[in-house]
Amino acid sequence: TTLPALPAPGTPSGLDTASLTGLKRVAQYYVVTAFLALLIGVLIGPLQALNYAGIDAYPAVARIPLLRNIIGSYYQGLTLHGVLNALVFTQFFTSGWLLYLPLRALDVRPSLNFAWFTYWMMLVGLLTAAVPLLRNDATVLYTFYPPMEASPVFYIGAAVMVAASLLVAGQVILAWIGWKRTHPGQVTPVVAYMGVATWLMWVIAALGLVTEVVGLLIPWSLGLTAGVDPLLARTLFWWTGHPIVYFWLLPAYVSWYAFLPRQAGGRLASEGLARLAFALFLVFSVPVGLHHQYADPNISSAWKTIHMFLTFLVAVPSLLTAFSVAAALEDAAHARGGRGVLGWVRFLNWRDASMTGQVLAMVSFIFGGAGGIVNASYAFAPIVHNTAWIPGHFHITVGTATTLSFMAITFWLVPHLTGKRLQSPRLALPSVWLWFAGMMLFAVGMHWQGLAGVPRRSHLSAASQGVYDAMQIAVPRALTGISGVVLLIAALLYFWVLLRTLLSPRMDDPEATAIPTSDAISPSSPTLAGASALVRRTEPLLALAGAALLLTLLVYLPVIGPMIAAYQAVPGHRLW
Ligand code: HAS
Ligand code: HEM
Ligand code: CU
Repeated sequence: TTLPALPAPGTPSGLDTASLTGLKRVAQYYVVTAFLALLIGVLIGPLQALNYAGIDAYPAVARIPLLRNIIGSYYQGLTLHGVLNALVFTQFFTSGWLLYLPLRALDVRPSLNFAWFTYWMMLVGLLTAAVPLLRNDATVLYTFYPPMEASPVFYIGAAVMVAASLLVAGQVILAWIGWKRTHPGQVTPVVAYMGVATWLMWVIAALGLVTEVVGLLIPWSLGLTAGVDPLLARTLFWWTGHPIVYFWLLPAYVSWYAFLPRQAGGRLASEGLARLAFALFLVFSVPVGLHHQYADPNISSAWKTIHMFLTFLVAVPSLLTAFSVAAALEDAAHARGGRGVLGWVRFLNWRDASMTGQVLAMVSFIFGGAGGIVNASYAFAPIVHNTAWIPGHFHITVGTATTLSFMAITFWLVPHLTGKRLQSPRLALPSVWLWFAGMMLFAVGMHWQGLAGVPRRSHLSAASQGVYDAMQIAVPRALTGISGVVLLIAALLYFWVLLRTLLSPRMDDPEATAIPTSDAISPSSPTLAGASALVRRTEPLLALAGAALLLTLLVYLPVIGPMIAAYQAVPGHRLW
């Protein structure tokens, strides 16, 4: 049998009403699926937080028949939590968000059949991977390091999901290339620029994971090969695993640059700087993965050091973003009468839950980013690696900078996509404040425990408590436990608002809630001829992607080559 031919990805012929409505519907499906995954993933989190408070909730969970099957052990729950939150939620949200926005900004009519095809393919991938996850046949945590071995069905489902995201990338990138052909001499609109740069980055980033899963893990789990090389697999994993964090972050940056200033009552500071930040992410996101492998043997410290310096370099566009977005917020507060070095902060539109959630997400990222620089430092890494410090770090990056931003975005995006009005708006504001407060408590508790030497990924509430009592960490343990309760309340409030909104009747024309596109203090000329040198040099995204690929190969081939030459086939293990 032959597979049906894929529909063509789209034509640059302008979005008419019917295709706009259709596009909104696809985006809505992606976003709602994302938040369903988050709902399940987040409900498991408090159990883990209690674990880090020394309270073992799992014997009680095991008494509830339905839960016994899906959270059969600490590690099955932790796998579901990591996969659903970090991998599924983010990928589905971004596939809707960064499909819709660039096509809309370019005014390109997409093939809706193709868009639906990728949605259903991603969903099939997810449901396929869910079967072994729920049957305890894939309790390998969200990083699935071999020699821990899962059912092949898990790896196949994950591969289908990632492949679907690459098709979304392809649809957006091809639409942009088509737009460039029909708009010679024009500068890509900034929102489309950011979207296309993110997708190009993801395509290069995904090469490592695709090679690992298709080349090593699937044949191995099917029994076609006797074993797998754990070091090579980890290295390919982190080729993708680091830049995937920017695939989670950049969709939030799109909003911080393009929409948040308007929501705050101000303007984007500089279009050119926004483009520069995304161009730098495109080039420098991928060639840094060894900062997750400082402790791995058989990789020379020279290469680890090179990846460390490149990591410091990829922090630069985030620092650019910090100053650029702070300037935009200050501009907004000034327009509202705010004055003073920091006094302006009070004048932001703190009644608006969408703005507030995103600003709080940004505040959390100041600490998350600072912690990241510590992790990246070869000399500090041995102190924090594999300790509770690391989950502390990533709950204020992906768990807040990303998640709280996405949550806050839905307060306008869902009404915009559906024509429904935000329900229970008075609960929206406390939901984002509680999420922020809960995650800050969590971060203090977990970073602190990590410094005391408490390991991550450890069912330590079931372990003998003597050693933990001797550490004198009662305060951070209590903070972590309390944070789990605060976060549970925050999540329940947020999902109440979201579900009520989704289930309410359609009231308006969806365009009644407009996309809050910001003007810029320094806009860019729409034509390349009139644009600044910065805009002209950052415009050729395909050339930048080529440079990114080249740099990545340059810093990875000398690391991977010797591993292939000395391939160690290790048989699989099942631990839980
Ligand atoms: Fe990370 C581990 C280094 C960023 C996520 N990271 C992780 C893991 C995850 C993760 C999930 O070098 C765990 C993986 C695992 O399971 O093993 N990380 C970094 C560095 C950065 C960084 C250098 N991480 C992120 C982001 C993530 C994320 C973003 C998700 C979204 N990370 C590491 C390292 C490890 C690691 C090591 C391995 C650790 C180990 O030993 O295992 C940088 O990209 C950070 C740069 C960020 C900044 C901050 C800029 C601030 C901004 C906000 C400004 C705020 C304003 C508000 C303007 C420099 C943009 C003003 C408001 C007012 C009201 C005034
Ligand atoms: C791991 C709690 C929300 C992503 C953990 C751990 C705790 C925790 C205590 C560490 C477990 C361990 O190392 O043994 C919570 C709570 C949440 C929450 C209380 C909110 C109710 C989130 C969100 C995300 C996220 C929103 C991402 C979008 C992760 C990931 C892991 C993790 C990727 C690592 C799993 C692993 O090590 O394999 N969570 N979390 N969490 N969490 Fe969360
Ligand atoms: Cu990293």
